[in-house]
Amino acid sequence: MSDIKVYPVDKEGAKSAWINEESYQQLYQQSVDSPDVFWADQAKRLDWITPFTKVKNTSFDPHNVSIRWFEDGELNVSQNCLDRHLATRGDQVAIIWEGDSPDESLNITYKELHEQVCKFANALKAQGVKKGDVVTIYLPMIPEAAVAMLACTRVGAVHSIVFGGFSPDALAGRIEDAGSHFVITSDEGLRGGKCVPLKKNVDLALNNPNVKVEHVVVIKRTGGDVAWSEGRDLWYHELMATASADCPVEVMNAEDPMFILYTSGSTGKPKGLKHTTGGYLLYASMTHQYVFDYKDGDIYWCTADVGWVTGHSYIVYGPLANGATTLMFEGVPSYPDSSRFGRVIEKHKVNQFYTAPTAIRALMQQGEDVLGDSDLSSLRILGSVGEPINPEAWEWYHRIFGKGQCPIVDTWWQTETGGIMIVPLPYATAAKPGSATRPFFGVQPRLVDNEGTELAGATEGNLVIADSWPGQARSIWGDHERFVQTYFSTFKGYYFTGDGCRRDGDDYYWITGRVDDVINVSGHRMGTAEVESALVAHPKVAEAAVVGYPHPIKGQGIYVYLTLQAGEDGSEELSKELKAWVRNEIGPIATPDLIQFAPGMPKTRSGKIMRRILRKIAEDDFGALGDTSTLADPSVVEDLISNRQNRL
Ligand code: 6R9
Repeated sequence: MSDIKVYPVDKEGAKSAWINEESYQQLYQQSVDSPDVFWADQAKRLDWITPFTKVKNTSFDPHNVSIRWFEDGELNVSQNCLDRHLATRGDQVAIIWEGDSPDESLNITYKELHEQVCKFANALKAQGVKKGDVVTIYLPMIPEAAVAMLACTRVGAVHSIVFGGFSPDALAGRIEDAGSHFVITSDEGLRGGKCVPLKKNVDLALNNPNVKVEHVVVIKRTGGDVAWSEGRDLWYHELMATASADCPVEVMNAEDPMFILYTSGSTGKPKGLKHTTGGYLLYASMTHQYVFDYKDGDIYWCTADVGWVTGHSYIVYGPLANGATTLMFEGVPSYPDSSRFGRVIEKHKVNQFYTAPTAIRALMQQGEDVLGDSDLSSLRILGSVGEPINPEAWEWYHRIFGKGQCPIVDTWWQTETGGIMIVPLPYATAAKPGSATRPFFGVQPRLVDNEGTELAGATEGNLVIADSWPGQARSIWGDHERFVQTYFSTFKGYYFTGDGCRRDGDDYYWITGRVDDVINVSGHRMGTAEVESALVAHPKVAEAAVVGYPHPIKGQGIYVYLTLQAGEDGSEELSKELKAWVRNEIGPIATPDLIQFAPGMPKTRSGKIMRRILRKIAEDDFGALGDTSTLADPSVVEDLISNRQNRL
């Protein structure tokens, strides 16, 4: 690996940066040697209603997993994101909204955002929403999504955002699991010129008898026709028209729940990760400032959706806690054409741009001039998130977006971590394309072998984190035991990330991908078990096994092996029908890429499917199948190989 290119730190830029090579070393050392001192100091960036006297009280012991930060402190998130900025930057733009159509955009100042949030908070209260209630948000990327999130935090309600691309069934499951009685949605969403029937999806979800929702607040986005359930459904604009703009904040304990966010795991239903108030906000705010070297007046754009954790931490909470100007984009990179990202950067003079490798690869495929004549000279820092970025895409991003001038921050983190964990701080760490490099303050990554023994030096293993950091999820909603099992039982004394990782001779971390049955499709986490259970629900399917395979744009694609019920035959038509079935059951992001009909699965004598073999065949790497002697019927492997769908 000696031919890896190193991009040294820009010394000129470092002079005015928040963090440089020296201060990184020094602060990092302090953060792990004296976490109480370090975090007490950092916590001054927030406004506390009641100051905390205790900083860190955490245990990763599987018999007693307990994570508490600033536990006797009190604060309010919306006050930190809005009220405290009013005196100094009330007229500054908080949110630049760029619509799906390039002709539509909007600037919302801190004063205006504050007013809308206060009104909506009052409207929620008037409908019976109380501190601790769970409010489900199922919205497109419109400013009201941020208003709804902040209004929840203002009244102490716990929001649970469900990505607008999820199906009615997936939505129903999340509403039920969270015990949520309130839903906020819009008539329709608009992406790439197409309408997404959000209200209709909510109506379908609420047909499920296990879902007990009192009120659905509907925001008018497109004006499309919607069905209406009198008494249950309420128009947002009608509530806002009469709501008072005076709404004192609810005083929240630092450890009160702030939001739930569902994510996929290797087994079972999606897990609702629980994040709490003080530690999360502190960590989101601090990482946003330092990772993007955010300075007053900068225009910052993260292209994620608020339905994912990246949208929570780096569109809404981190930036707004810092009094930043954050750009929110409703559309897609390819509409009206593939120069859109460039056009938006030029139009709003974006300084920091944060996107996903899958988007970069999709643009890269269109050629060097994909961004047209867009003026990108405002850009200063580029970010990447969601999956490993391959060095070719990194180099292209650096050259085409950054004109070779902008540091790239490859940010490794997870829904569970709340904020960025491993990253080259832009003016402190020399970059190596493809490496997330070094830990953020307070983060102690370790590599362990499969027995849990720590590995030293340059090596490869399972990525674990040795001690807590403030942004960490505290539990799984309603199932603490599952939280303990999933993250703290495999390797005792550590938080287990589920990722594999290599460490090089410079102590740089290189994430190699998931080591569990989670696949990462276009930066979206998908549990193979979820897709399998959707497939076996189809009457013609007897058995399904799902694995990931390398996909040039999505990173990983979804490869399905299917055994049909006796008497059924595989066909192109059935393949199409099954793809549509999964789309409908889970959502478009779960659509299988390849389906292989397989009369038999490779199973051990005890009946367990050997996924290792299925993965290898899907990777078109069947020369390295390894030991197949434990298979009940080794001949099925021959059939699987000769009918494989992915010939690379
Ligand atoms: C923020 C987010 C988390 C999983 C994670 C890992 C992968 C994210 C990455 C990365 C390599 C990066 N991942 N960022 N892998 N380099 N910079 O994406 O959260 O949706 O929970 O996914 O994504 O596998 O474990 P989430």
